[in-house]
Amino acid sequence: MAVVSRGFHGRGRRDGRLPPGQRDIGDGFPVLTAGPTPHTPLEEWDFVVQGEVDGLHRWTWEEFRALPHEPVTVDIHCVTSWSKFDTHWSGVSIDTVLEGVETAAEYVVAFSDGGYTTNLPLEDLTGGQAWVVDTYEDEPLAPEHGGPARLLVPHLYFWKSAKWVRGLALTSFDEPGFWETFGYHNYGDPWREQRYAGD
Ligand SMILES: Nc1nc2c(c(=O)[nH]1)N[C@H]1C(S)=C(S)[C@@H](COP(=O)(O)O)O[C@H]1N2
Ligand SMILES: [Mo]
Repeated sequence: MAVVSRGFHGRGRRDGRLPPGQRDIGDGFPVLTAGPTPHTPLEEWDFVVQGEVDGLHRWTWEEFRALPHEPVTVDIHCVTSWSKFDTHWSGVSIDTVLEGVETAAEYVVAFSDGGYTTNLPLEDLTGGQAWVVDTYEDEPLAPEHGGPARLLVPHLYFWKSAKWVRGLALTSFDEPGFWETFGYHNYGDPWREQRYAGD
């Protein structure tokens, strides 16, 4: 006879977790892609760390899958104003990816199949804040959501979480990515509502 179940979806848990101007989309998970969904065969897939580093660091799909993975449960916030609570992923921490990489770079451009790019300060990718994820809700990450693997940087607006990510280019200067050159905010902190350049 219970009509409203509070428990898991109850309000209390989510208090303080919705950034300004955002709404909870619940079970929905919109697909937001500028352009077609790329389908790179796994035999051709690799992940690289390049740019101002001590040398090219590269993992094939098999090598990437063999890196230590960890479960991640986070809230995500899209600049188009939907937020989604308690999303479950599994992936490789960027700390793991950057182990053994020598660099003096302070910025990163993440790049993807299809040409999408997004820029971030390197310090926003380290310290357990970002992952390359290949699993969503215990299933292989679906192509429309960025499979086989996407970046996940939940503390910034979701456009920073590049789908179909293939690598990180480390640089000493900050180079705007795809949406950033189209007027979106360079940094994109949802808690400071940094949606557009100048916010
Ligand atoms: N390669 C690529 N990554 C991308 C995008 C894109 O168009 N191409 N869109 C971004 C935007 S604006 C958002 S909100 C999220 C959407 O992810 P979703 O489609 O899994 O919801 O992906 C981000 N990553
Ligand atoms: Mo977005």
